[in-house]
Amino acid sequence: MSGLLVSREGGIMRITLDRPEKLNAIDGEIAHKARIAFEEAAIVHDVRVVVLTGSGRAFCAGQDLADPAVAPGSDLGLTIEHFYNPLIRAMRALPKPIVARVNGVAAGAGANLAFAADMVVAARSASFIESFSRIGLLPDSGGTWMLPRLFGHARAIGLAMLGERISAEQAHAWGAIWQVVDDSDLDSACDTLAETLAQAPTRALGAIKAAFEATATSSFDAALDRERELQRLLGMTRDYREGIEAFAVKRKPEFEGR
Ligand code: LHQ
Repeated sequence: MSGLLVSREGGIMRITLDRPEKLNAIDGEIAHKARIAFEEAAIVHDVRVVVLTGSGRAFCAGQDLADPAVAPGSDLGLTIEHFYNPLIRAMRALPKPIVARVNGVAAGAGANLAFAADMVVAARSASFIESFSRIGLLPDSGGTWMLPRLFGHARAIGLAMLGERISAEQAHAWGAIWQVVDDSDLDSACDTLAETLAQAPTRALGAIKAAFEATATSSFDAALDRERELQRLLGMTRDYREGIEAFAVKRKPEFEGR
């Protein structure tokens, strides 16, 4: 598929933004294809984790600024409504974990694609740029919602207003990403994490993700109620049965994601 590679191996789906000559800048078509891939990941039981990454030296440079659809004076809201928001919604709604393997610069919507993942593993040479304000825009792709939560208000608004590049190490030191590793260790770190997540009790991970998401707009009391309902469902799963049985006989559980 032009601009996007999708592959599956075991329980792991890999989605690779693949336009290295443009630092994997995306347009509506690529965003649409990525959304379809995430929607497929949602319905195919055997997929238990998705790894999102980029080809070449970059993760993603955001929207392709040479695309006529985003020429000055055009309706950027249409592009966002038709392509970006559906992609980000598909990622956040996916009841399975997403790992962003950030292999290089992640700018604009590219940075926010990474932040929309559940766990971000970045190479030490990678960086993040909320570059929107440099071209007169505001962070989209969920940035205005995610940045204050990941970085705290003071840092988020600084990043958004200044559009300055921060290193992967800085993002990690600020608690916004899961892990930063030497470039040579990126593959092994991501493979280990993806394999661990692929063997985890998928329905529990999906419930964790949904419950965290929902707390953004709910009271503490509502969170307690939600935890009760989700735990009620998880208590009926095969994976919970397996977890309890394995614990009782001191063996490693073998979760099936059911
Ligand atoms: C690019 C791009 C790019 C095209 C590098 N487009 N070619 C959504 C929808 C609706 C409305 C608008 O907004 C959005 C969301 C957004 O994402 S808006 C933000 C869009 N992204 C940016 O503003 C980032 C633009 N890129 C950069 O600032 C730099 O390229 C970074 C800092 C990412 C990397 O810098 P360098 O490592 O110095 O690489 P470079 O600038 O030399 O880029 C390499 C090539 O990639 C170059 O092409 P060339 O033919 O000269 O080799 C760039 O033109 C091309 N490229 N980003 N977004």
